Amino acid sequence: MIMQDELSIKQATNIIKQSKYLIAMTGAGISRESNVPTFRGADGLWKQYDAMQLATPDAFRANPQLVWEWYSWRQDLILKCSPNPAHETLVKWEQKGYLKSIITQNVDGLHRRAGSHSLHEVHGNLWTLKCTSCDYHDQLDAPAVGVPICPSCSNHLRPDVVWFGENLNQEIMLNVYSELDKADVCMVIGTSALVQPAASFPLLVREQGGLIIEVNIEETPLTPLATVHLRGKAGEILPLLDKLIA
Ligand code: BJW
Ligand code: ZN
Repeated sequence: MIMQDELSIKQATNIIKQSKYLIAMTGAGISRESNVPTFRGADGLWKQYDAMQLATPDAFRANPQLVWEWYSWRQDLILKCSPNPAHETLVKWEQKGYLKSIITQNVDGLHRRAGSHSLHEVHGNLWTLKCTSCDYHDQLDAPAVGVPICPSCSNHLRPDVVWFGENLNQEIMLNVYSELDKADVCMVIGTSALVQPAASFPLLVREQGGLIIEVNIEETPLTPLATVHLRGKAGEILPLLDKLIA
């Protein structure tokens, strides 16, 4: 590790130790080392698949079979993945009281599988289904087969995730804004910080005088605004911080 990195790691360790209300915001990058593909970047899902044909309400209306095929494939893939040391470190920090909550854009459910409790899934969850017409919801524990049908009204069920052009769940957002309001440090881990409104969450913490620690293998639009930017893999950096905090 080069000197600059050592300094940043030390600085981040001190910020975490001195924090009064530390929260984490995570994106697809935290699950990369669990072998879950990210969306953007060279081997991201959007290189291979068209977001507008798969992750919008119009796309689902036009071709529910195609959209479900893609989601079933991802469910199958994620079922074979396990949480990695980055997810596990956040669990440990919650148990020790350092970390107050996680705001995740991920729909893979790996934070919960790792054992995190105070969790806000702002883009929904791949394992929950909701009806396109009535209030029916259901939980899956295996990949969906075909296009699931609502037992209550016979319309199509869809994954309970947030697609482009859709608003985020109001109740979840109220809880998220309450967490952001209380936070004095926001660790932003593995997100390209390109998708709104999530990309602005850390900025709200900063606007009220809070600090941002970014963990990412690349620079993002958030990097210049971060107090500390730790460049590297989340699954290596978080356990290292944990060792230094102890
Ligand atoms: C590592 C690593 C390692 C890798 N360690 N790091 C024009 C038309 C319509 C809408 C818009 C528009 N212009 C703007 C909008 C708004 C839109 C938006 O922001 N678009 C931008 C892309 C331009 N937002 C929305 O539509 C949102 N809703 C909304 O705004 O409602 C109001 C509204 C209504 C009507 C019209 C307009 C607005 C909803 C956004 C929903 C996003 N949904 C998805 C899919 C979820 C379901 C599913 O998974 O199938 O959410 S898209 C996808 O992006 C997914 C993610 O949660 C989200 C963010 O991605 P994330 O997590 O940042 O991943 P990546 O891949 O981008 O980045 C990974 C990062 O990890 C990289 O930086 C790597 O370097 C790093 N990394 N390995 C550490 N080992
Ligand atoms: Zn229904």
